[in-house]
Amino acid sequence: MSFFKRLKDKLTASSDSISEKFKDGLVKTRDNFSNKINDLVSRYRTVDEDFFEELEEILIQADVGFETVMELVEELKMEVKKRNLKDPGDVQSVISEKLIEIYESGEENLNTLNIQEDALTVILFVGVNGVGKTTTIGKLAHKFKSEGKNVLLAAGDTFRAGAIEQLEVWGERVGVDVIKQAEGSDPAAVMYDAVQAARSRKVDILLCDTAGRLQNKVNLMKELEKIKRVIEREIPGAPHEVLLVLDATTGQNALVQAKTFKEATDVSGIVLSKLDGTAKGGIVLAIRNEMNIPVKFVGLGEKMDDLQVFDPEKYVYGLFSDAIEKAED
Ligand SMILES: Nc1nc2c(ncn2[C@@H]2O[C@H](COP(=O)(O)OP(=O)(O)OP(=O)(O)O)[C@@H](O)[C@H]2O)c(=O)[nH]1
Ligand SMILES: [Mg+2]
Repeated sequence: MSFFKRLKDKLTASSDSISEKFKDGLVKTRDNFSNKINDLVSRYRTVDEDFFEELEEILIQADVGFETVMELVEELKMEVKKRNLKDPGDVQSVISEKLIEIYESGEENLNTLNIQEDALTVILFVGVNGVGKTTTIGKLAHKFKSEGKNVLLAAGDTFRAGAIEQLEVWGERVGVDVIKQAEGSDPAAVMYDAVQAARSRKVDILLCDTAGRLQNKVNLMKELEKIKRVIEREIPGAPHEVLLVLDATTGQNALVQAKTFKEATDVSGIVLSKLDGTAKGGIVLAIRNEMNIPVKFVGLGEKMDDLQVFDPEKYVYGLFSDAIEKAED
């Protein structure tokens, strides 16, 4: 049975609407990347060197990342040889299979969060300005709240005008409280307050917003370190997650940001926002493979329920949904 057919059966059996969210959110990438692959497959009669060269080009255009593309194509060549595949049409399914394999590379539970049972979990959000930190916090607050958790937000962006109000709007929308101080105050002090409040109110999850821009980058990194130290001092082992938010529409620049933040704070996972806004959704693979940091969530739109746990199988379904839906034994 082909990989596409197995994936189809699996996703149909679980009949979840989340696969559909990935399908809708990846429409731009599907139009760009997957249609080019369809076209490639229909133009070639045999799988030869030229075929692989064109495939490499398509993958690089989709921001899959140079190293990842080389690795993927190497594996594909071996697989094609091993299975003695001649028809380019059969290769499409193998590409998807390899995409998932490379993403998971033997590790399990890549997308789970380090949530404390019966204790406070602190999650810190970092990332440059405009990537979607505050929006992601709002969406995640909604998600946790609908799971019955007691959630609190900390307004740690005291630098940008309007940032505190923006978080408060999300707080009202979702129905959770926000701990804040005046604009311009020390964000580490806000975090201190927020941790105390979270403790006395028996909060389950504290989500901490931070600034994306200060006077300069060095200041920003120093401030993040200080925020982290204060949280750590108050709660040993916290923050339990440091989530770096990256904007998928910035392409390879997202990788540069990931390197900078990884050096300054121990980033434990990535939220890739605005995946719906790019035709180059291959960036998920580049981040995972070249930074070795798992993508825990993806943003597939601006609405409250548009944040999804990243799942490589659903992602591949989003990329190749047309072929997968048509797959037969
Ligand atoms: N289409 C789409 N838009 C998104 C997504 N996530 C965030 N946005 C939009 O991106 C813009 C910036 O989001 P913010 O949450 O304000 O970004 P931020 O990182 O907090 O920015 P600063 O506070 O300036 O550092 C907003 O207009 C959001 O609606 C997403 O997954 N998809
Ligand atoms: Mg913000």
